[in-house]
Amino acid sequence: MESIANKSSARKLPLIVVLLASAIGASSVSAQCVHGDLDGSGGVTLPDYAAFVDCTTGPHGDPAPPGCAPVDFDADTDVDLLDFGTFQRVFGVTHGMLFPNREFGVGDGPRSVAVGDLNGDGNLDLAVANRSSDNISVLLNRGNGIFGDDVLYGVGDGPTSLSVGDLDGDGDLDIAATNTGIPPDFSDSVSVLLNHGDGTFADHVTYGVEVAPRSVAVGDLDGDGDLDLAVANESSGNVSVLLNYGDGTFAVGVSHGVGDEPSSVAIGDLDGDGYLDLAVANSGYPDGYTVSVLLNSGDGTFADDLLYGVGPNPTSVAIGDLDGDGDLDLAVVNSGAFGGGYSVSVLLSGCVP
Ligand SMILES: [Ca+2]
Ligand SMILES: [Ca+2]
Ligand SMILES: [Ca+2]
Ligand SMILES: [Ca+2]
Repeated sequence: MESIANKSSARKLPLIVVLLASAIGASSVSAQCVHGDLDGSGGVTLPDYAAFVDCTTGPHGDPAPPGCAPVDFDADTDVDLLDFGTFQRVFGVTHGMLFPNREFGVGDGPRSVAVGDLNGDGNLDLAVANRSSDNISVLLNRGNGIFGDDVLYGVGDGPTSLSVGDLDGDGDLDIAATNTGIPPDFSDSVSVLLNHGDGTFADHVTYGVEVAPRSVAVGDLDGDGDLDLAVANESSGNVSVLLNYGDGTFAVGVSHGVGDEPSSVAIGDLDGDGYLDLAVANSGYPDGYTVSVLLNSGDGTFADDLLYGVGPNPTSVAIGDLDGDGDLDLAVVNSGAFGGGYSVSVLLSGCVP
C-alpha cells in the first residue's frame, strides 16, 4: 500500500482534493501539454485522491460514483477519511451520508500515516509516525473500522514519514520510516521494522541516509524483484536510494542531488520505459519552487534531475494518470508562503521530456 500522505500539510487533505478537482477540470491545464503515448505503470497513488474528490460531491446531491472506495476500513463499501491532524476517523461517505467522528489515540506529534493490512486478516490497518515521541503507532483494525489500542515501536529521532511494503519478501507488510529529528537536532537515518506476520514488528534497524530525511517511498528501483527505498533528505538537498539485498536489509544509500529542501518523494514509471522513476517536491526557495524528476537508467541509478516549476513551498508530490491517457502525471501540494499561494500544481506527462 502507498502511504496516504507523507506531508507536513496533511491536515489540509480535504481542501486539497477539492482544489485538485478544480485543477484537473481546468481545460487550460491540459491545453498546455501535448499528451504522450507511453504506457506507464506503477506507483499509483493519485487515483485515491481523485476518488476522494468524487466522493465529496455526495453531500451536494450527486450520487457517489462506482469504485469510490480507496480506503474502506470497515468493509461497508463506503469511503473512510482520516483527519491527519488529530488522527480521527472523520466520516464515511455513502451517497452523501456522513457519520460521526471516532478518535483513536496515538503517540505524540503524529505526522504521517500509512495504510495496509498489517496482520493479514483482510482488514486495513494503520501505522502512524509520531515525531515527538520517537515511535510508530500500529493500530489493528477489528474489522468494523474500529481500531484497537495502538502498539508503540521505537524508532530513531523525530520520525515524520513512513511507508509500508513487503521489504523482506515473506508476504507481510513491513514499515520504513524517516527519522528527521527535531530542529536544530536533525537526524540522518531511516528505520526499517520487519513484520512478524501478525502485525507485530521486530525492533527497528536503522540505515544511514543524509541530513533530515523527510519522506520515504518504496518500489523496486533496480528491477530485481524486491522493494527498495527512496528517501528525500531535506537539509542536504538530495535523495538517497537504498537497494534491498532481498531480505529486508539494505545497501548503503547512494545520493542523487535534487532541488532545495526536498520534502516529499514518490515513485512511478514516469517515462513509460518499464523502470520506476522518482519525483521529488523541493520546498526551498533559492532555486525557485520546483519538483525534480529523476529518470531510472534501469538498474536503480538515475540521471541528473529535471526541474519543473510549481507553486510556493511544495511539500508533497503524488503520481497518477490524471488525464486518463495511460501515462503517469504529477500532482504537487503547494503549502504556500507569506500567507498565500495554497494550491495544487498538476503536471501532465506530455510536458515531461
Ligand atoms: Ca488487518
Ligand atoms: Ca515482510
Ligand atoms: Ca529491488
Ligand atoms: Ca521509467
